Amino acid sequence: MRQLLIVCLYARANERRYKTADFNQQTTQSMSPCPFPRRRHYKEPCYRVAAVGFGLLCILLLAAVTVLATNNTQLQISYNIPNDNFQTNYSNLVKLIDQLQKENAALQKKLADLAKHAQLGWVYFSSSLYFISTEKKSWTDSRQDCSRKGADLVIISSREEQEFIIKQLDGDKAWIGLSDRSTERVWKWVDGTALTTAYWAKGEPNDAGNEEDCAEIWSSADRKGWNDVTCSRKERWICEKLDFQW
Ligand code: MAN
Ligand code: CA
Repeated sequence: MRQLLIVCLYARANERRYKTADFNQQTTQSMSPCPFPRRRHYKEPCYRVAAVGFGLLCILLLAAVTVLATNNTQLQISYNIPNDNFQTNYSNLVKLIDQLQKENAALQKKLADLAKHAQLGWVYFSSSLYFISTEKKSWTDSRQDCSRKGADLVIISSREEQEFIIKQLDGDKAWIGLSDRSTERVWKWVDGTALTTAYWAKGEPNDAGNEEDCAEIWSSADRKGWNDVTCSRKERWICEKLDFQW
């Protein structure tokens, strides 16, 4: 009896396998070595219902995906949203960060440069740096000192610059980068340009003793402006570094 039961179990299992492979049910029944009648509530219909359900679900999902994809495309078209919006924003951000880092580095360098100049006594005004000496030298030696400092004697090109220098000198006088040594009465700046707007003090230039070819600036309350004086005289001097841009 126990052996027969095992035979039957195998036989039923085989029948199910044949069925899956789409064999004829009658054939498998007649071939079966099992003498017991087959149970009526065979599970076949459950699989079929599940398969049909799964199929329907797939069709539904496919329809939903198609509808959503169509809507998305229409949204992109109507709002003109580029497909690669995220990628574009990201690469723009990377470029911006790179540019800001470069600007920051350049600004740090400028700041360090300005701090170094300030420590040595330079003063910033309207894109230029100014150095007013405490020592006194001839006009030529003064110019040489400016040159050693990477500058030249000051060129005064506006009323504001003139007032700024007068304020810095605080009553004293100093050489400026102006002379008529090449041609008498033809005043030229150290960069070779001709004098256009002048701020001579009253009665100057007078070429006193026919030997005054270099210009100095006076800043005292009663005598303000430029004066021509002998180039060999020892005076304080003013250097200027042009175009110190931020
Ligand atoms: C006076 C004026 C000037 C002149 C100086 C020279 O101040 O005559 O014009 O340059 O003396 O010391
Ligand atoms: Ca003079």
